[in-house]
Amino acid sequence: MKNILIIGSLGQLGSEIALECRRRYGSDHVVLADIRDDVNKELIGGGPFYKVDARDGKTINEIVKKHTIDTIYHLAALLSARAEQNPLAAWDLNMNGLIATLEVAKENHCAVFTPSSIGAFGPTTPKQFTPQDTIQRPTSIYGVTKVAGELLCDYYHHAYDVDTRGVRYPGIISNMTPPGGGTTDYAVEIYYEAVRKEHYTCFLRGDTYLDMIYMPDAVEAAIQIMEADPSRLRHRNAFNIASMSFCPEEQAAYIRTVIPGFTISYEVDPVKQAIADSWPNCLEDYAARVEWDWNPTYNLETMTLDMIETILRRTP
Ligand code: AKB
Repeated sequence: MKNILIIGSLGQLGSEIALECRRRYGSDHVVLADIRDDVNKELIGGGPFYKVDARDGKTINEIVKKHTIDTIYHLAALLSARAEQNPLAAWDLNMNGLIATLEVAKENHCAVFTPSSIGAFGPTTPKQFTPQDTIQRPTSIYGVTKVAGELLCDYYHHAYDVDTRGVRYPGIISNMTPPGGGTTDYAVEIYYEAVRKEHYTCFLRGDTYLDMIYMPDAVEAAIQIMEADPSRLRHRNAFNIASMSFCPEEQAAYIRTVIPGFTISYEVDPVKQAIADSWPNCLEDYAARVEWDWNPTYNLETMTLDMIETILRRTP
């Protein structure tokens, strides 16, 4: 049985990986950590939780030893739009948080999952069917930390034999914990506003194509790659994963099939638009499919139905 530590366990991705890991491996085998402790008490309730800063390697080391942790999901990071407002804070959390985890993993022989992102690519990367191994010259500070993180994880694998693995996530769409500070957040907000107001004002242009993924597939990717047979992995940090690619106009059209009165307007945020324009339109994910059987289940239609149904069910 694995003993897992999830750092950043109350965030958009962390809260859902935490739930699924606790379901699969048992609550006592899944230790949660986050810099906040003010939300999701239900989730925390079932097993150990620590309030800890991701950069605090000393405390993380103590937690790892106390719970004989063998696998760490390191999910604490500032996302792209927020990072651009405070580049030094983004560098500090995204890099010093990761290196603290890698040092603990080196000392305690833990495997490490760290998400990279479509943000690890830049304007000189091929935009359509972006290959696994290609040009990575991002222009956002978030992207710079993601490329550096990929290289750092590869380094700890080569130099110290740490079992580091990761995926390049598209924008993640979910309905349990809201995202915060991302360029792709519009694709989540649009569903809530569609149900509440039948209207959404989008901060990206209507024709901006980006890769997206629905949360159940995003969670499955993280757990599946950590369970994968290492002898099959030619890549590690980090695998392209693709699921669906669409622009706001297309997403609005699918929403209208369920909510016919839905309308969308645009007030473009120049910083977020510049970030989105520097990212690929759609990734090619052959390596993930061949090396660890990546095979997502949702598309734009099935995700839209599920999101709207879930939000309606929860709306009083
Ligand atoms: C963001 O928009 O910053 C994130 C990402 C694509 O990494 N959702």
